[in-house]
Amino acid sequence: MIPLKKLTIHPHENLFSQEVKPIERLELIPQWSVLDYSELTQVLDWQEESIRMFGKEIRVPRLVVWYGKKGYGYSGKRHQPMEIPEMIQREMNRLSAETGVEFNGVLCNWYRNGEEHMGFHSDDEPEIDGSLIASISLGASRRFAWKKKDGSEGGKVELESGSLLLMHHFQENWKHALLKDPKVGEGRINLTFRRLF
Ligand SMILES: O=C(O)CCC(=O)C(=O)O
Repeated sequence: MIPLKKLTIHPHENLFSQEVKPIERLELIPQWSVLDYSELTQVLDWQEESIRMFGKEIRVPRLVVWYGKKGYGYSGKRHQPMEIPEMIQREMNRLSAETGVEFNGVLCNWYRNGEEHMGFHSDDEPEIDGSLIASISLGASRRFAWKKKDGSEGGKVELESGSLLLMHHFQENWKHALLKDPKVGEGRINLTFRRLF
């Protein structure tokens, strides 16, 4: 694990260095987004969701909504295509212009407090382009963690409001999570932009 206190984050700093293949990397860009957390809590069409695990319906510990020209499926759930709200589309256009990737969908997660979280997973469905997934954080700072699929190494970083985390070729060999932190009382929204084939 990389201890948090040793991790100094500069714009475009590569959180990984030598040990991994050079193309597999996380890039963290502070203060990239100017979207407003409170506005998004009100204007997006937030949904409660549950997934079936071990024969039981389990409530997903966050609110979610998918916006995109194509439908998207994960954890056995299929999300229908939904028109992208204008303020999100503008953000997506800026992201596409800056990264050169034509994003066409965004999964939005609203963690209303520190109890809400997302467990370790990879966004490695065959329908998405794993070469770049771009993730914007708004609201409370929360800890993002990653680990190799074989469990051999990993790390953590605090994602602050407005930051942009770029996951480059990251889904094949690594898992990531948004950790629970019961001390956090405020909410956080995460917008994860994807390109579906
Ligand atoms: O909230 C986050 O930063 C992580 C979101 C995530 O892992 C996902 O949407 O797949």
